[in-house]
Amino acid sequence: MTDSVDTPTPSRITTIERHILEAERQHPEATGVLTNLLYDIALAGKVISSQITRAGLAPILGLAGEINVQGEAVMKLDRLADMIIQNMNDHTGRVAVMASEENPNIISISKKYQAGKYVLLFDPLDGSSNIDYNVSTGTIFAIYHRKTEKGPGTLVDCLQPGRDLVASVYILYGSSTMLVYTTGQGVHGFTLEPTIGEFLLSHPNIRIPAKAKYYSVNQSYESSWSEEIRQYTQYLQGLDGVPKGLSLRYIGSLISDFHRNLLSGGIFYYPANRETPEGKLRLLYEAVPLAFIAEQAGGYASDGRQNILGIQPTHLHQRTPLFIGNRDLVETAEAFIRGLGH
Ligand code: FDP
Repeated sequence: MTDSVDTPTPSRITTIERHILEAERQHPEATGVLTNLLYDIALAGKVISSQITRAGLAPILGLAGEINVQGEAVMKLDRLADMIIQNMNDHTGRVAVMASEENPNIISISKKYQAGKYVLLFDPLDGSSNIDYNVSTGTIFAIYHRKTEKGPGTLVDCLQPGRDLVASVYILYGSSTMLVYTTGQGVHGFTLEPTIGEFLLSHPNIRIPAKAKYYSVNQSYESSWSEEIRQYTQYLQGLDGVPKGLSLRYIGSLISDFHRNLLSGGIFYYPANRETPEGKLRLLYEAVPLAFIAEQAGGYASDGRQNILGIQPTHLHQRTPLFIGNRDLVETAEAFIRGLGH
């Protein structure tokens, strides 16, 4: 009996390590520090993934957010994910400073360790309100070069526009665990093979399909949207011009909604509304890293008026409206917001 043509053979398997190393070889000036930082991130993703798959056991075993059998309070999963990432990156000499959605201030590197040349910003567990319902969540990372020259990194290093990103990574804890990353040379997706604990290349060179299928928005906020956003949504539904409207899919977990639309074509938007005039999502930890991935996959991200990647952040936890996905759909949203329609 012969193997089916689709059966992977060892020579066709690309581990994340091999993929990153091959990309690094195209840059003779590379020192390997970024490569190692990306491995650290992949490892953190595997550890978080292993914790998340045990989330449903919390009431039985006393895991995150519960009281354990010794009567001690146990960390919630988003806090735990935050600690895992910090612990894996605070001593390696690769990172100058970190900041995360879970911490009000920057996370400084202790003076007892060498400060590295990269800045690591992250959302440890995006969509965490879904955890109790067994819905996909994710972790998002943004990596920059430090701007300050020496010593521990500072707030200045963290407040950089997305245009200066070196790499963006997200890890999706879904029906399988996937890692998707870009260093500005396309977008590549890896699926965790749980029995061997390796991320294997499953989605090389992801491009957003030109024909979009879905729009994703929390439509329950419609009554507090602006008239322009209401009209744009009707346009997407096909009530205003588009021959066949898009289908609505909204998980309420940004990474999951973004990932689906990246592979199927579509737009995710979380506009400003009366209750959240600045939007809800975080510029540094959510919008910017995903904007880089969208752009590298042929898409675009905007706050409704300007490219997300062009915004100079002023504070760590800045919020922003977000429109992200197929370029034509995002540009049409901008046109509606300018009052021009489509
Ligand atoms: P969550 O509050 O569960 O962490 O940024 C956080 C986020 O989820 C996104 O992942 C998600 O897209 C959005 O908020 C959902 O907000 P709504 O419940 O207001 O729709």
